[in-house]
Amino acid sequence: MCATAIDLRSDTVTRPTDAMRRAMATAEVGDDVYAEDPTVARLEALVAERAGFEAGLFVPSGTMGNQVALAVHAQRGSEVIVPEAAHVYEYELGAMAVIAGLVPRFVPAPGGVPRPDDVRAAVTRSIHVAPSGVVVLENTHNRAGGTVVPLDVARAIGDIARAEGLPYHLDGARAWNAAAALGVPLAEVCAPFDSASLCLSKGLGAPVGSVLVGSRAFVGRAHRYRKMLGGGMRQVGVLAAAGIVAVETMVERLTQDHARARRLAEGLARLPGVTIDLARVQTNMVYAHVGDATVFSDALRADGVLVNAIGSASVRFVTHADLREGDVERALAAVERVASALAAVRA
Ligand code: TLP
Repeated sequence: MCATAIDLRSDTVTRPTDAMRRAMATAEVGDDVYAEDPTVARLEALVAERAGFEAGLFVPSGTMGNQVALAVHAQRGSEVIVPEAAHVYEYELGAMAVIAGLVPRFVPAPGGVPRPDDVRAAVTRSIHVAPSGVVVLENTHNRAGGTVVPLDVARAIGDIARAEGLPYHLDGARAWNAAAALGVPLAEVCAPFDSASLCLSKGLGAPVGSVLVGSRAFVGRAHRYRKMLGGGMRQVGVLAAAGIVAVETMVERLTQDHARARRLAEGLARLPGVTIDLARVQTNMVYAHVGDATVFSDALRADGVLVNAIGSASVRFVTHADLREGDVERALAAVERVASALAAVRA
């Protein structure tokens, strides 16, 4: 990859800002396994407060945040009611089965949005079937295109979970993007849930980490699972310091990522051989149907633009804080060259 490549594979590729690096260099630290790191405590309290929960737990990744939450919420042998293609199953390597002994029960989620009636229907009651253990929602929904789950749907599913006595977890890796797209505070997006895993290392640009938020009792139990999974880190205030800067300075700018994704999508939609569902471009992601995804992404890489192939026929473009002015236009020009060259080969 050349140094000037435009990296649109994910919003995880961002590097820490100068302010983050300064905060990391001067962070006050302690041993966080003894709960003695003041910077971690400050980050956990800050995110819990922004999300509207009692407490938070700093974890190394969104995957650990989700898996710890499932392990706390659901009994071994029970089912995780989950929207189709949700990250917590699709991209977490079967961790729910390996770690917590759980199995997924999918509900259809067109555009990433499950119908509350389908969630109700997915709750199991028969003695012959594994019991339901926890309900999960993903907002924004990555695989559906970074789509936003409307608040009334999230609340309606929450009402069903509560009526059924089931805990309700949010995979909020990009909940800040959902809040920005909806024009509401993060706490409103998180309000229907018993817990949420919120990533600092996606749109907010921190180098590492997520915060799992919930009630004090929930976080107390989550603390034990984090330790069990090897997530008990020591003087980790050096990372939490970057997370604090991320939360304090990188939220407002998410709307810029969304505007850039929209501009990119509208440009891509005009190119030959590229198909996009513009209605699904709601935040910082653009999924495009391009024919052979590997051929397309390899050709694009050779032209200095990095994207991820998703399945055999689609690629994903993700906008983020490290893009420079003009990168969207430069990426569009490269895609146009690649799309025209591939169309000429096919002709
Ligand atoms: N997603 C990554 C890849 O794993 C696909 C990406 O580049 O988008 N929940 C959601 C909705 C996510 O998109 C991700 C990361 C996670 C959880 C996991 O976060 P990490 O990578 O910190 O474990």
